[in-house]
Amino acid sequence: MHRQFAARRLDFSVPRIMGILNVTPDSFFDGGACYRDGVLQLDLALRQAERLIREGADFIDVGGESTRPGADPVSPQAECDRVLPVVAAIASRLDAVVSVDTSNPELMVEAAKHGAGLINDVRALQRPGALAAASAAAIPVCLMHMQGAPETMQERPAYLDVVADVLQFLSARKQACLQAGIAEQDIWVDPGIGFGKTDEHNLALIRELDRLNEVGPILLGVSRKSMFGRLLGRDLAERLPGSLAAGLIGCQRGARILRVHDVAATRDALEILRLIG
Ligand code: PT1
Repeated sequence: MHRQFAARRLDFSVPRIMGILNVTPDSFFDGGACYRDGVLQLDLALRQAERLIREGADFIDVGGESTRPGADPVSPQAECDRVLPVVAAIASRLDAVVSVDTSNPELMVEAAKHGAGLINDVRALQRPGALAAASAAAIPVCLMHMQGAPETMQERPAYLDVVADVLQFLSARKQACLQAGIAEQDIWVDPGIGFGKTDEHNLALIRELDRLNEVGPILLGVSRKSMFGRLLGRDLAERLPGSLAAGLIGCQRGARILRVHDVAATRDALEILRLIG
């Protein structure tokens, strides 16, 4: 299976790695790594992207709004100001698909003009104008499932059947994309690990991940999420082994893109998976 992302065509006979580049001052993992004295530094963002690519990332996911549990929203203008210069710099200078982690329609269109190759929306294009913007951007989209909103989503997650609910939601959003003129081969899906889900919900979604393959190719993000903290009793800095195990199992069950902080370690794990087959 091959897919086109703006100027780049990628082969998905093996899973691909998406490296995370946070350009927020408050990320849960590398909070403010690209900031000095509260000001975003383009050279730090570029250097970090370069490192992720050297380590084996095929995608760089640029995010200007934190969506982890409890995060505060950011204004659309502030988000564009943070993200667009970074998207443009990476797309013009480095060899990777630039993904833009946003729910903001204006940013979707502008990012595509500046060379982005994928729209990664944790709100699955549900904001007013987002479907039309993604369609106009004419690059692939990733639709993620979330229950509730980041501010409150972990308060009381509840489902009758979490896997069936997520499947149904993603199928409905895919239909909405098709109606908006987005091509079927440009639609990716993501169960949204940690987005309005208990540990049991997250585990069930990874366990039964292959059921999502009928909707579209799967992107999976588990990297250093709090479920590993609770399940294993680990701080943020100690969650890599659990993340690698869950990511590999996800790939065995169909994930084609892994969204991660730790690209080098993920590449080694995926190489062993490939060699064993
Ligand atoms: C994801 C994802 C994302 N995750 C996609 N985009 C985040 N497509 C941002 C925790 O429980 O999985 N898929 N963009 C980061 N979100 C979280 C959520 C970070 C939960 C941490 C937690 O710790």
